[in-house]
Amino acid sequence: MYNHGLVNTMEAGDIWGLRWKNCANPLSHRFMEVSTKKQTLVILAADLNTVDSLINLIESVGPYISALKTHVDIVDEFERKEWERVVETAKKHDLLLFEDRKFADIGKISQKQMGGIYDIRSWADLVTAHRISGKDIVDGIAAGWGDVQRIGGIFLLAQMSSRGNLLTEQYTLETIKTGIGSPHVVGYIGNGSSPEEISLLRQNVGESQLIWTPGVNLETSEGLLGQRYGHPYDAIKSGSDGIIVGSGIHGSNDPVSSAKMYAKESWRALVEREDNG
Ligand code: 5BU
Repeated sequence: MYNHGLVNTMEAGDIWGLRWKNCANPLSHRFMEVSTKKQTLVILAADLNTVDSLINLIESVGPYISALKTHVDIVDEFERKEWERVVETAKKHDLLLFEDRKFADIGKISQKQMGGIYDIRSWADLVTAHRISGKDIVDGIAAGWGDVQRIGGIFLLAQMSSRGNLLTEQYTLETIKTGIGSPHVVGYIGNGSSPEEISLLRQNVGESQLIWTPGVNLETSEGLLGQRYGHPYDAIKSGSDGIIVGSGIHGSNDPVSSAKMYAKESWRALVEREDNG
């Protein structure tokens, strides 16, 4: 097992503290357990467009990441059967499958969109959703999993990392109001480029749900087409529980070394976080 040497043996409950005690959804505990075992809070944003390249990437960085975030609709010539190879590879590495679908339609259409060509309901453990259309989107997505006798979890977009987004503070609060106490909402997406925004989000969310943050990169502050970046250590230290990293890993010349660096920074921040009591 990979070990940075920062902590020798530690149980998830010790390191995650209040989050471990207070999170209600079992999927959050699964994430915290895998993260602790591998000592990484990295969710890989695997934004590649072929099944083979995805599998190669997961096989190489799998030991240093704790969940796999996909955009299934960017895969060329998608075939459901081929996709199963990605699913199996992720499972082999103990990774939760997180489809960043950003559902936004009314509840009953979101339920249908969980099926269709990509059949997200049958393989994803987690999905993202906007709150914009109304709070019934949560029940619609849950009903989608119900249609195939599965249970999954939702991350509501409370903030975004992109420049000029329209998710105001008031919108963030309404989103939390929808998610708090919901058995289907595992957590929220926060803006990883801003420690201040993450701290505020954490204050409002409390301890009973996770926050995962995209917009994280060790090297740049500006990304392509309006993406903004912050440092992985700062994101975790200010209250995020998982850093979503895409090009910082898959765009690197040496994805394995990069994944290890992100893992190390994220784990170090968790160990040093003050709220682990
Ligand atoms: P990057 O290459 O690390 O910038 O990729 C970021 C990923 O996170 C990419 O898959 C986006 O779709 C995703 N993302 C984001 O960047 N910002 C957001 O606010 C949300 C998702 Br929500």
